Amino acid sequence: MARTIRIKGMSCAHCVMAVTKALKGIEGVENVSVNLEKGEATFDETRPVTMETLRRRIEDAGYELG
Ligand SMILES: [Cu+2]
Repeated sequence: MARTIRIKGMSCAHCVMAVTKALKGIEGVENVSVNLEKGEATFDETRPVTMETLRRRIEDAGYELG
């Protein structure tokens, strides 16, 4: 199922790459697409991923869930 989350703090292509990499590292997350202008990331959730897991990975990469 496709899922979209809001991400705060992205300002350039480097941020997009960092967020993409962080999300791709999560089991159950596939086909990550990050939209810099919208401050959003969309991915296919192939098995349940908790908000806490997403928050931790995003924060470890230096950004925040919005
Ligand atoms: Cu950046």
